[in-house]
Amino acid sequence: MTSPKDSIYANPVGEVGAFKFDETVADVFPDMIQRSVPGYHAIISAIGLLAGRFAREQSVCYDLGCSLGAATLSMRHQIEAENCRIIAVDNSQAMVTRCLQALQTDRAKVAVDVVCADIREIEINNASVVVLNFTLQFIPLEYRLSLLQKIYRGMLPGGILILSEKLKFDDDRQQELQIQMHHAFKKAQGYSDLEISRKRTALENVLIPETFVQHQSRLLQVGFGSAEVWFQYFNFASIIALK
Ligand code: GEK
Repeated sequence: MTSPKDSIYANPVGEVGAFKFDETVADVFPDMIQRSVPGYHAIISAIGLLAGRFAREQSVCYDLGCSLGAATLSMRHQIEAENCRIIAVDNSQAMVTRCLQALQTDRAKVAVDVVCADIREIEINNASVVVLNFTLQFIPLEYRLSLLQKIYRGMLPGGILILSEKLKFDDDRQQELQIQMHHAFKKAQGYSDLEISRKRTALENVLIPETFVQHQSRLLQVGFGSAEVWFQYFNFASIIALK
């Protein structure tokens, strides 16, 4: 997916408001996410490969917080199981509208339903694959356990949850280093110090990272048999949890 360049935080004037997934963000989203999340494309491709392996006949694959549907499209091109469908959910109407447009130009045959809803309010049933690709970090902490319990209950035995998140670290030096390296990554992608700093302010109290151990303990607590990191690039990681 190509998109206009993200320069939302390039303007030095005015106060920085809290980050929102509105039209302005949706318009530049593909550019924004690939220049902000180290390893984003690698994770998207791997989600397709994992869905190809785990999607079961007559089951559902969920893409929760689908944005423009990058993970949905990747899964759609790899799933071979008969009568398997994808449900892609996002609560930003701006994202959902553009996700539907992207799907219209895609010819793969797996059926996709795009739903504009809060992922805390939808039902999850008969799931062989569930993707939370950089979405849980935007769910307030107090809802994370119940959301994962619902996901676990709605999954088939042998199913996979792919959970990608920005991580934090208990060790102060590690935390500082990983944040600095992420900022170095963003600078190398063409963001200025001003843009990096204004985006950081906008995301404060909106994107709440946790440590890998916090994620892993919660996943095991809700019942997953195992939860391990399969990919990490600085403070961005993706976890596979197996039911
Ligand atoms: C990708 N997965 O390209 N219910 C539904 N959607 C939500 C909620 C909620 N409660 N909260 C946030 N979102 C995508 C990238 S972006 C990650 C995911 C990022 C949605 C929000 O509207 C946004 O589209 C998405 O979660 C997070 O693979 O921007 O860093």
